[in-house]
Amino acid sequence: MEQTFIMIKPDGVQRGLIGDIISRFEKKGYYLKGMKFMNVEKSFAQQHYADLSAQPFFAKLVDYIISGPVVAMVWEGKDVVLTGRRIIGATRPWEAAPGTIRGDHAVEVSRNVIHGSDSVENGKKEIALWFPGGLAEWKSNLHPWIYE
Ligand code: DAT
Ligand code: MG
Repeated sequence: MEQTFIMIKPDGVQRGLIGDIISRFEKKGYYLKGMKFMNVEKSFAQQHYADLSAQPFFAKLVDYIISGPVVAMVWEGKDVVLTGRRIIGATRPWEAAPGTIRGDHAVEVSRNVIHGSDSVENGKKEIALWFPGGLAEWKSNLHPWIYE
């Protein structure tokens, strides 16, 4: 099944949103396959956001990501990349619909609480970067009640 990389950014951690965010993915019917609470090094943050290195906000973005611990996670399920992005909401929180994580919990694009992979391919890259040791293997007993 499809997997995505989800990261609760330092503002989400500081603001006590970890439980709310995990709960949304859990209740939807996705499976947690990896989770780490960690501080990231500057060079690692730069690698994670390498595609944005030419953007004027890149340095600020990296400083924000390393400003406190983050929760790095892998979630698995049907269409989890695209649906995960819908659960998260638009990049710019003022464009994020109410009911989404950013719509409910964020104001500024530079403090938008959470990261989610934007494609299956990038998800694979990000999972390999953040979880080089592999993922937890398990299957929920609820699987047949969530998936046909
Ligand atoms: P997303 O996180 O929705 O995938 P993105 O990949 O385009 O968005 O950008 C990565 C992060 O960079 C985004 O979550 C917040 C930050 N960012 C994007 N545009 C920005 C801007 N104009 N000013 C400051 N930060 C920005
Ligand atoms: Mg992105």
